[in-house]
Amino acid sequence: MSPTQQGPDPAQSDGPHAGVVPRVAGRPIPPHRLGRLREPEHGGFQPQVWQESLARDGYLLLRSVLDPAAVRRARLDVLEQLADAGEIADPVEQGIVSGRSLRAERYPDLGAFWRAVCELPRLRALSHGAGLAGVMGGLLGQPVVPFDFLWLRAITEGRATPLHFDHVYMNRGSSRVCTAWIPLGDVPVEAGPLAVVEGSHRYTDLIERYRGVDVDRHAMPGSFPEDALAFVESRDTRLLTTDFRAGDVLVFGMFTLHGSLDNQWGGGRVRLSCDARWQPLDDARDDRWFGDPPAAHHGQGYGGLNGARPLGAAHRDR
Ligand SMILES: O=C(O)CCC(=O)C(=O)O
Repeated sequence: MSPTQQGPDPAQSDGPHAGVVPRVAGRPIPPHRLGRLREPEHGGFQPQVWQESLARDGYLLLRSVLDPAAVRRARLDVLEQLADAGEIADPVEQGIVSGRSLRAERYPDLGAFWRAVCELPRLRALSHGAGLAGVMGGLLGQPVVPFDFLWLRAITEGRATPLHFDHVYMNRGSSRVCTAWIPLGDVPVEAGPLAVVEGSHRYTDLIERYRGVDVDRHAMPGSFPEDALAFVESRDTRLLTTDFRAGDVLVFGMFTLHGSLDNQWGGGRVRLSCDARWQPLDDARDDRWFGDPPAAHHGQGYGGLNGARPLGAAHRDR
């Protein structure tokens, strides 16, 4: 695939923050290392087109596939929980961190708190509801089931998610798991959205090296040692992202390398998103991610997730 196939780079966006140079690990991304995710050619329910796009690109960008108003309501529900933990300032809908946290004293069981946030009904209606079930069923071409576990992310200013394949975190069941990354609200490039490495789903050398690696059994980090910018430079490729809007979903497979850009939204605004995983209903299941509650890594449940830590205390990893 030609590295210039997918249009101008997001740094050239003429949005309200067009002057913000996208960064990874604090380093500005040169324009030739950044491109836009391919835009869908057709709207509506197009399972065959979706399947072809996913196979060709390693990802599938779906615009306005969820109800934007429902996404904004779910975002507000999450922010209200964080505000209740003292972490989000008024007015809550702006999503500005307060710089303090009462989470640990108000909610001594941090895992239970984070589970309750991840199980907010209006959030679940998006990540596990009929709308996404229809999309994922169409894409996978058969009845599907979502993982019970939901990865909710509140990324504060200056932070990012490092580069990784999802495979190493969830490969004990189906080999046909897909991630649906759901921005909770508009997530423009300066907010540090998810970015995929162009063409990485065809990096057979890396895919074979990581296939079967299990972060829990092999006690190894899932994320790559180098940051996403260093990686795309070493492979002479690009990071692809876009200005996401409420209602968009980005779907990708377990061997598409991805991470996020730095959140440079400014003013202390937090970037919210969640990742839901879906697979064929009848395939084997990775039992870490199913159950009530799911055991997750080393039986830690939601308490093992970075998001369970008070906002601002999270380290630079998944
Ligand atoms: O939202 C993010 O920062 C990262 C999400 C991610 O890595 C994933 O969906 O696997």
